[in-house]
Amino acid sequence: MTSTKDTTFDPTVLEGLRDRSGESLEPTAVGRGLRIALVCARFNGAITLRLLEGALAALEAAGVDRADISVGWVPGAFEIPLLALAYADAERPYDAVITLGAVIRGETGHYELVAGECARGVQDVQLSTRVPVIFGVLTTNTVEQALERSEADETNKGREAAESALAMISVLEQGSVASA
Ligand code: INI
Repeated sequence: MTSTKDTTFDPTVLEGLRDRSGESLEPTAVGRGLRIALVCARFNGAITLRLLEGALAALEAAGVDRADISVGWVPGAFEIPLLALAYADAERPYDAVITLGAVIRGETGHYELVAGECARGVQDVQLSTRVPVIFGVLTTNTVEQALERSEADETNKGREAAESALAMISVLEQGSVASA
């Protein structure tokens, strides 16, 4: 997550598009009955805790039951993919895994390696397991940027990551892509 900017559209535009395709798979934000895992890095913990707060608040607001949420801590962003994989291919897999971390360029000479391997690993896990694994890992130049992206408001990237998890779960359950 290098940028806070997203040029989006008003969801009502979809209404005008629906009758121009055979189906339209659109995200919903219903959390009841879903099991969600969060993998959180302890490195830069003052930031990742704020991301976790944002994610938990969003899951709660969407109706995810507390008993259906597991929070797992790893040392740093580099370790995130392995625990994400363990959640995604557990005997009773989670519906989505949300990964939360903060890799700050100013603090490390191996920023590219840590951030890049984390992102690659997260993508590998979701593509190999078909479980949505959301990349809620901040990659910023400064601590100030990371603090800004983890404010306790609607711009919190942990909150956005939770919303992305619900969106992906719902889209993958619809129409021609739904598994039997
Ligand atoms: N881990 C992070 O999550 N963020 C960082 O900014 C970071 N820096 O700066 O190095 C970092 N390093 C630790 C790394 O993720 C591993 O935990 C460590 O290398 C042990 O494998």
